[in-house]
Order: sequence, then C-alpha cells, then structure tokens
Amino acid sequence: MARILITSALPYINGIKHLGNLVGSQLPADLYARYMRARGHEVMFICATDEHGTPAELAAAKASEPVTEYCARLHAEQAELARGFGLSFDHYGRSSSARNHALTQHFAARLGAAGLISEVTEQQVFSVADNRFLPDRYIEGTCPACGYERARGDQCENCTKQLDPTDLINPRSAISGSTALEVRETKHLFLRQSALRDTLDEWIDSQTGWPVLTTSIAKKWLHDGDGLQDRGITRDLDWGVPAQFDGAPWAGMDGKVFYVWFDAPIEYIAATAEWADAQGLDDAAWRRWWRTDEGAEDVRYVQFMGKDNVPFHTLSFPATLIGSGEPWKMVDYIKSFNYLNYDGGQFSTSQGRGVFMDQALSILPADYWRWWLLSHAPENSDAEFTWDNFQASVNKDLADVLGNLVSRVTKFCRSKFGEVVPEGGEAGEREAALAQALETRLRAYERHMEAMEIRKAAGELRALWVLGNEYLQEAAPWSVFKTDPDQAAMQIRLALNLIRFYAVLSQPFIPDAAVRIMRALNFDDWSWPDGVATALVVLPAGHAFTVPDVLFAKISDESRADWAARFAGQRG
Ligand code: B3M
Ligand code: ZN
Repeated sequence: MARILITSALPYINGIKHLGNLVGSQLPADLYARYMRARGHEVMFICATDEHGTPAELAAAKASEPVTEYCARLHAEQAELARGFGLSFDHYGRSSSARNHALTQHFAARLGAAGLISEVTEQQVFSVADNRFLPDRYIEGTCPACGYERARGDQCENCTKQLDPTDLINPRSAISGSTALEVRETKHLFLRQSALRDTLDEWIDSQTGWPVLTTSIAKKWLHDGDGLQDRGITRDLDWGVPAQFDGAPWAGMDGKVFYVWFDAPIEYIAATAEWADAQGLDDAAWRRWWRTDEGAEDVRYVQFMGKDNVPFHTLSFPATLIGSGEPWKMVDYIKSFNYLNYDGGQFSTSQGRGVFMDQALSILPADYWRWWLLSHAPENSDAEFTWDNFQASVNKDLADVLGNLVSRVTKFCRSKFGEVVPEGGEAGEREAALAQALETRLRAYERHMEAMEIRKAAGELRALWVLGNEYLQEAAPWSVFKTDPDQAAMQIRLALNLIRFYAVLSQPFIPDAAVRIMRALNFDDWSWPDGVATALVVLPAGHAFTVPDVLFAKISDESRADWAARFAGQRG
C-alpha cells in the first residue's frame, strides 16, 4: 500500500467555475484519487478556494459585500457544487484560513533569514481614475513577447510568459479602462528566484517521466532570455496575508499583503493542517504528508492543474519550499491540461460564456458531465465542448452501452428467473473467451489510470462495457432460454456478475451510477478485481437483487437544441 498526496489547483473565489475549469484540475484529480483509493492506497486529496488578491476584492465590491463575507459565501457555494459533482476531497480548505496566514508568514520568515528576499523600490502603475495602484492582472495591454493584445500584467495567457505590469505595451486599467496611468514609487519584497535557478534546474532534471507540456514550460522560463527572474511577493492591497514574518514586521511593509500567488500554493499544506484540525488530530497527522523528516519521504505527491498554472508550480512554489531550507515534500508528478473550448470559442468567466458548474447540475446529474469531460479531457491538445458531441457520447456510451446492458440483464432475469441470481449450468468456451478479453482490457485500463492517461483510460473502460454487450448479443440468452433454460441461467448469472464488475471499475468515472448499480444488486463488495475469472463469480446463485431505475436517460434532440440555445449567450 502506497501513500499518495493529491492536490488540485485551487479554484479562484471570484465566482462559480465553468466546466473548462473543472476538467482542468479538480475533476481529473478526483478520478485519480478515487482510483487510488479503490486500489487500496492511502490517499490524501486536498483542494481549497484561492481567496486573496485583487479579483476577490473587486468581485466583493461588485456584489456590495465585505470581502470576508463574500469569500465565506462563495466558498460555501463552491463546496456545495464540488459535492454535487462527487469531488471526493479529504478537505476543501480556504486560503484565507488562520493556518495559511501562519504558514505563509513562516515561509516568508525562513526565506528572509536565508537571504532570499530582497527589497525593491518599484515604479508601479497607479490609476488616477481608480485612485489605486493597479496590481498584476488589473492592467491589460499587449504582450511584449507574442503581441497578444489582452495580456494581463502578471501573465500572458496566450504564450504563458510571466510578466510584470510595466512590461506591457499600451497599458490600460482593467477596472475602468482608463489609460490615465501614472508610474509611482512603492517598495516591495521580491523572492530571489534567480539565486535558486541552478537548484531548480537540477531538481527538474532529476524528475523522470514528467509530461513534455510540463517540463517544456518550466525549462523555457529557466533558460529563455535572461533566465529566471525574481518575483515580487508583496502587493499594495488590504485583503490578504499581512506581509509579516512569523509575526514580526518588516520595515516599510506596513499595510501591505503577500501576493496571492505566494500564499495560494502554501495553502496545499495549510489545507492539510485544516483537515487535521477538523478531524481533531494533532500536527503529526498532517506533517506526515508534508515533512520528509516526519514520514513524508515515502509519499508520492501528484499535482493537477491547467497549463497556465505550470510556471508557478514548477518554479515559484518549489523556490519557496527549497528556499525555506526545511525538508518539505516536493511534487513528484505534475499533470497539466490544455484548455477546453466551448462551441467554437472560449469558456470565459468574465464574459459568462459556456456552461458553469451550477447550470450543469441544474440540467443533468453529475455523472453525465463527468463522463463526457473526462473522456474528452484536453490532455494533449485543446478540446472542444459541443452539444452535439455531448449528446452523442452520453447516448451512445452511457445509455446504449452501459445503461442498456444493466437494464436488459436485470429485467430479463426478473421475468424468467425472478429477482435472484439464477443457478444454471457450467460456463463454457464463450465465457472463457470473454474473461480473457476482459482481462487484457482491464490491465490496459489499470495502466492508463496509473499513468493518468485519462482519455485512454476512458476508452478502455468503454471497451470493457462493449465486450459485455457483445457477449450478450452473441450468447442471446433470450433465445437460448426457449430451448435450454439452464444455459440461459448461467449466461445471466455471469452477466449479473459482469454488472457488479463494471460498477467497481466505473466508480472513479461515474460514482453515482456505480453506487446505484451496487445498491440494486444489493451488494457492497467494492474490492478491485485481482483476476477477471474470480471477479465474475462473486455474486452467488440465490442472491436477491432488484431491477434499478433507468441508469442514464437519453438526451433528446429537443433538449439538446434547447440547451444549446439557452447557453449560447452570456450568463445572466
Ligand atoms: N487560483 C488558478 C487561477 O485562478 C489559481 C490556482 C492556484 S493553485 C495554488 O488561474
Ligand atoms: Zn504573450
């Protein structure tokens, strides 16, 4: 049994997330967590809301709410939606927690003591119209690297280059659009990432098997141009972790806070501490996941995120951990994603374009979305959500293949043998061939799940379901019954076992349906199959079950057209 620490990138607090956000980190992380638990490993699956920074302040102002109340409300809403999607976090924390305040200030103190923080008197952009300094993403302009015209002051989302606001060409306020911007002086603290460049480079080289998408982004920022740049880690804002150092002030930093990207990844650790607090456990309980001197040396740590978050996780956060000089657990594998587009354009939070998590659940149960999103995850390139594709994939994979199998078998059994697993004769060659074919596919499924090859894993799972349908088609118990009821009974006994086998294997993808199948079978053995042959005799003859309600309803053309129209414009 291994110990696996899994974190999903933290959803930002400023609104309900869309399906593109969901499939870019939280959902695949959940798939992996569920699979690893199902294989008997000890899993710690952590997520949290990312609550600091200008966007939180501005969203609260727009909602006419104090920022603390706004964050508490949105956290509760996001947590509820996470539950609705079956996201099985061990803890869903808050980056504004007392734990994160303390830990962030602790890291700052360690980095300061190690000489890795420098003071920089900066020229910063001040918006006269808005009467405030405009930090990072609240200045928009043209990217100096690629020419993209809507680059933000912290990063160009087109080419992923990390930027400083003053790098932008033709800058304007993203709050008011005003170009009445002045450069004023303000003092900030910088993390001396450049001093850690070789250490980070060696660390990345020592990591084996990372996806190209991940390492190429990291290598680019380590080596392109002048190499890794120091990063400002404080901001002129009210809302955030006060820029203090284990409680001690730093001259000139009064009234300033740490930059949101400094404290957000630290929340991965702090949220694990929040988990321990919520469980009434002591510090040793979370430290054994995070401190290599206290048990974490045998932990495997996997992070999930969208590609735009990769630089922060391969460079800035590791710089914080390494720079502290303390034995913190570093990430072992980063699974990063491209973007999911929506019907010929981009999902957009600011423009309210696409389907958002609350809207999705208001029209269909979570499993429909989980299946489509995971089986079309934007792994090796961007992917696109279209209503046609969604309808086709739900109707074919879920309704026609899996749902239909469950319904046909249980109903046929009820009508001919009653709601009990029938006895029947001995399995023959066709059944042996099926077990063999399932075995091969099962092992491939396991390999893809281990490797987090999500689309391939979904493909194998679908193929496993198809094998069952083909078997039934060929064995045709409904005709066999007329001449050889004993043989038909054996086939149905096998098929009922097959259904249980599918519930176990499908649970990471479609957990609600898996539970409904298992309940109908009146069974609660979720153990992962060691071998297919033994897994197919688990349900004994004479075991009582009930026919479940329709597992997956087909999406009609009318519904599809209705939803496509309803979600074509902006969110109301
Ligand atoms: N909150 C994702 C974003 O808003 C960001 C992830 C933080 S992970 C520590 O782009
Ligand atoms: Zn760019």
